Amino acid sequence: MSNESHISLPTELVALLRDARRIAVLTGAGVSAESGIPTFRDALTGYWSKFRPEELATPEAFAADPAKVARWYDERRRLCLACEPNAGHRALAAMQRHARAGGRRFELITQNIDRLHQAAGGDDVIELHGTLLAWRCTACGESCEERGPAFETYPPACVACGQARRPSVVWFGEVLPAEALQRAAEAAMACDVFLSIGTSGVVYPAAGLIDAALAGGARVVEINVEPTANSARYDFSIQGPAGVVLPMLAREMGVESEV
Ligand code: BV8
Ligand code: ZN
Repeated sequence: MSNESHISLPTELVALLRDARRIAVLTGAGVSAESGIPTFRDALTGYWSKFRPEELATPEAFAADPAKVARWYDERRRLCLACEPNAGHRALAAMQRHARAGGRRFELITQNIDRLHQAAGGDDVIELHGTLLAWRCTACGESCEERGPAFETYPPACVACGQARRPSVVWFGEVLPAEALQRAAEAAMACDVFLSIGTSGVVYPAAGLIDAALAGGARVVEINVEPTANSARYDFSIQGPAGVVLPMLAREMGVESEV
């Protein structure tokens, strides 16, 4: 509990979350940090430290050097597979179950591509940026889930037609899946409380969801280890690790037993 001592949850926030008929949550890389997955803004390590993520996470980078980009994503894929959901992921899944048991809505929207929300029991997760665990053929579109060891070739070849496969993630300059974006915008506009957790709020259109929440009259909450450029726009800004703050919130909301 020592980590919790320096974090205080405003009673007004707890009451809001207890009474909310509909909660929308947007998570970013910070929610997976305590599972051991580097955030996007962390310096890349090792061989990759000479690149910026934005340089590798683009269709142009893949077209220029498919092997390099596929190798980077395969290394991240295997890291994700080796990581476990943390207490923050589990608390969000428990909050979702608790809300639904009470006939209320709780939508989990993520920018993350690691599928840790699902591994923690999160349901119907809205993945704005796709997932590392699915790879699709650049020629015939054949897609399959990849949970095995390192690929034998980079880029991996399509089993159906032999052409190059890419990770099924949204790169910079690519449009987000229309249905996911539509569902996320609708949830943000209709919710009573919008929680933005572990995101620097710089990547659009995901970062624009707070605008939809505010336009819809929601109270907006930020949970982050440090202030962000948007912190002043939030009704509540809770500073602390998601893996500590979220279980505290879950407990205050009466979902303690499940976390
Ligand atoms: C689009 C998948 C329409 C890949 C990602 C020029 C041309 C085209 C588009 C643009 C352009 N200029 C700008 C744009 C828009 C661009 C954009 O927003 N760029 C930014 C950099 C300015 N967006 C796009 O391109 C999007 N598409 O606009 O299409 C279009 C199309 C064509 C032409 C014009 C328009 C596509 C964006 C999606 C990109 N793909 N991911 C991959 O992962 O490799 S985004 C990537 O960043 C990840 O998904 C990541 O999640 C996301 C956002 O970052 P965060 O999650 O916020 O992570 P970050 O590291 O930044 O922050 C972590 C936070 O956690 C920090 O605040 C930290 O303090 C906190 N934290 C750390 N530990 C903890 C913690 N908090 C709590 N607890 C902890 N323990
Ligand atoms: Zn193919």
